[in-house]
Amino acid sequence: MAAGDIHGQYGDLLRLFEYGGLPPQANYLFLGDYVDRGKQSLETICLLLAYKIKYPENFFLLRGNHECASINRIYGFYDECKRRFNVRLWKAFTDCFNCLPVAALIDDKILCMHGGLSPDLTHMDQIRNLTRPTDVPDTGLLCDLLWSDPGRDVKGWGMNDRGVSYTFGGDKVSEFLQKHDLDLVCRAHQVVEDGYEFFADRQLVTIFSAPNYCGEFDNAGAMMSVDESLICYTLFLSALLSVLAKEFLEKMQIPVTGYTVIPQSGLMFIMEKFGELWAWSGKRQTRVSFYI
Ligand SMILES: [Mn+2]
Repeated sequence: MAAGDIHGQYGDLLRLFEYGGLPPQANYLFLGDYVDRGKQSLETICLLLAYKIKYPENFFLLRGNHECASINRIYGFYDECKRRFNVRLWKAFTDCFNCLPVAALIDDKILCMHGGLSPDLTHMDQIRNLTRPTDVPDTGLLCDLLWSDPGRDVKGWGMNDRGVSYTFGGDKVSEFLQKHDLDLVCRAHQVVEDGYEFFADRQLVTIFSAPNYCGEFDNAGAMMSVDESLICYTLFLSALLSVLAKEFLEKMQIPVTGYTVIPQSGLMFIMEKFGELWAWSGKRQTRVSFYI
C-alpha cells in the first residue's frame, strides 16, 4: 500500500489502516507530509514511527517537504509540540526527520517520492548517495524530490508557483521512465479531488491520503495498492467524503455493510459497510466500483 499526505489527520490515518489492513497484514509505504495543518500531528507521526520500529521490513516512511524544521516551524507542528509538550520535543523530531529517506523503489519498477522529478537526477545512485542526516536545501536534487510538481501545460521544466523547485512536463516523465527502465512514478504533495490522479498517460500518479484536507477541501483520500505482479489495481477512496458517491448511495437506498479489494485495474470506493454495486463515474468516464 502506498499512501500520500496525512498532515496530522490522525482519524483518517486510522481509517487507512482499517481499509488496508493493520501492519504487518499489508506492507506500507508512506510518501511524507505526516505533520502540519491537521490537529494531531503528534499522534500521527508517533504511530507511524512506532510501526516502523515494530515492523522495519514491512513499513516505510519517506520524507515530505513538511518533515523539515523551517517548514513545520510555521505550519503547525512546532506550535503543537510547544503547546502539548515542549520545544525540545520538536527539536528531537527535527533530528529524526533529517534522517528520513527521500525516495523508494518498488521492485525496481515504481519510483516513489514526495514531490517529483529533478533536472539534476540523471542516475539513481545520486539518490542513494545523498548523505543523511541532512536539512532540506533550497535547491538541487533533494529539494526537487520533495518539492517539484507535474505540470499539465509544461514541456520540459517550468517555474513552480510554490516558489520552490520546478514543474515538469509529461515529456520529462516519459523520458525518465524510459531511461531508467521504470513503469511508474508515484508521488504525493498535491491535493487531488479523488485522492489520486494520473498524469502523462498513467506514467505518474499523485496519491493524497488526507480526505477533506484541512476541512477546506472536499477531496477524497486514497491509497494505492500494488500486488505481487506489480499491478496497481486498487485505490481506496474514503468516499464518505465524495458527494457523488454519497448522493448515489442515498438515492439507491443502499445500506453500508463492508468492503473488499477487487483485483481489477478499476478503482474502488470504500463506503463504511455495504454490498456490491458497479457504477460509472460521470466525471471521468472511468469505471468505478462503489463497494457498498
Ligand atoms: Mn508536500
